[in-house]
Order: sequence, then C-alpha cells, then structure tokens
Amino acid sequence: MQNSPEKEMSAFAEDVLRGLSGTPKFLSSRYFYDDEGSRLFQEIMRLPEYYPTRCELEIFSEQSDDILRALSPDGAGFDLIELGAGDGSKTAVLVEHFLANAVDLSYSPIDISQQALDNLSATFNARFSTLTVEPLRGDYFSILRSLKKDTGRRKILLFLGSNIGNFDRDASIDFFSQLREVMSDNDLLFIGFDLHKDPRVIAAAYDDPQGVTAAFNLNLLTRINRELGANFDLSKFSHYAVYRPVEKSARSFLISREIQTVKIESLGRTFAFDEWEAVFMEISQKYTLPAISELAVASGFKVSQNFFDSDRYYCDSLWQPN
Ligand code: AVI
Repeated sequence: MQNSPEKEMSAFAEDVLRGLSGTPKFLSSRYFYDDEGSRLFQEIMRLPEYYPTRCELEIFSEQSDDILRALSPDGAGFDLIELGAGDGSKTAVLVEHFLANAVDLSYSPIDISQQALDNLSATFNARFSTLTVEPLRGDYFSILRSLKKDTGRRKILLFLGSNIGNFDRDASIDFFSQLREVMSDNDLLFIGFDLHKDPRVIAAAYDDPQGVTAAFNLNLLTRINRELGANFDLSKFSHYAVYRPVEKSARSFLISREIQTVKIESLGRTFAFDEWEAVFMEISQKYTLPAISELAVASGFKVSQNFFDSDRYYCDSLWQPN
C-alpha cells in the first residue's frame, strides 16, 4: 500500500521469500489488497458477523454533533486528512454533518493508488459540491512531511476501521510516533480501535460460515501465483482463525492440508509444506481502554476523548499531541 508499484513488486517478492523461508512460515496481510482482495474486503464489511464497520458507522451517525464539538470546539475550519480511506463511506457521514453545520472544511485522502484516489474524489465531489477535495498520492509520511506544518488551520488525521489492529505493538508505536513528528501541536489524530469483548463474537467475525474471509486469505496465494509465477493449489490449503483472549488478538492462518511442494518461478525456489503446517497470515489486535491510553502515551500523544457504539464493541479515540 505504501510503495510505488515497481518497488511494491520487489518488496512483495522479498517478503514472500522471507515469510515462506521462516519457521513458522508467514505472509504479510499488507499484500491482501489487490483488486480482488479489496473487493472481498468490501464484502467482509457487509457480513453480519463482521461488526466493526457497523459499529464505527453507528458512532459517526449517532454522535456526529459530539465529534464535531471535539474536533473544533471554537467552530474554526479544519483540514481532514484520511490515511487508508477505502471507499470513504464512513467518513462521508461525518463530512455530511460537518458541511450541514457550515464548517469550513477540506478533505484529503492519502493513498498510493491513483485509481483509489480518483474514485474517492469523484464520489466526494459528486456528493458534496461545496467541499474542497484534495487527494494526495504517495507514502503517508512523505506526504504529511510535505504539507506545510503551520497553516494556521487545524489538521485532523483519520486512521479508521481498526486498521491499526493489523500492526503489532512495536509497529503501531513506530507508526503513531512518526505521525506525531509530522503533526503540529494543535493537530489531532482520530483512530478506530476494535475493543476486546466476548471472544466468541470476535472469533465469528474472522471465520464467517459464508467463507468470504477464507477467500480473502486464500486470495493472497492467487496473487502470488499471478505476480510471482507460483503454482499454489488453493484446494490444498484451508483458512483457520482463532481469537487469543489473553493476548487479545485474532490470528488467521492458511493450513496445508497435505505434504506438498510449491514452486515460485520469480524466486527460483521451491517451498516444502508439511501436512497441517500453518502459514501465519494476519493479526487483528483488539484493545482495552488502558491499552489505548498506554499506546497514546508511548507514541507522544494523550487521549482527548473516546467515542463508543451502543454495544461498546468499538472505540473511536481522539488523540492530541502530548
Ligand atoms: C483491515 N482490517 C482492519 C481488517 C481486520 O479486521 O483486521 C481486515 C480483515 N481481515 C479479516 N477480516 C477483516
């Protein structure tokens, strides 16, 4: 998501080599999102079991007044900058409310994909004729660094959808600390966190009976076949997901159903899989409120306000530089 297409290709090959040479084997979920992976993720977000999207939408729909007051207590205009906007549909709910309250607003999605930015701009321009939409293409940090630090307007960075859950703790602190460095003292960071809850609710969200999450994971093997010239037979792998309530993380794996060898042409290598050998695919970390505060402090922020859905399954947390 964060490299140019050429670099992405070689980084992809390198990461696949490193992951499949490891013990245990792993593949990075950051590569899930090719066209088909992005389509499958849209499908996941509509599944009855996958509650995070609905929870965040409920927070934005029901608490937009409170959110606006928290983002701009004095009614001053601000610049919304979204990291990893997806289709922008949840953000659109907030934008609609802000514009209805005559907020002087600009919206800048940041993405590496021009296609994604074109689609988002078209949607937002068509829906909100008075909104200034300024898409920014490239790597999050270089773009943020290139934005003038003190424009006099508050910048509000959005990192929604519990995307942070796909980073481990060190990577999360590193990511937030880097954001802190490119933010002014008056800017804010608004982040979606999925909360720890009944483990059965979480486990079901990552193991839907329709098999969409399984297809989402297996699609990475299809991507490796296509882009790196591999010969994975998808019928010889199955999706397995667990929620570990002590670590508070959902983890997904692809399990080799038999002893097999897979060839990857562009790496000039074959990889042996044992019967029932697991390939670690994705971590989806869940959080408690103390863990969120602790993450904020460790990254140079403090929690300014938290917003919850009615089930308290999910939290959008507003952070200010410390
Ligand atoms: C994008 N990310 C926050 C999703 C999650 O919940 O970890 C990706 C996902 N994986 C399986 N289902 C959804």
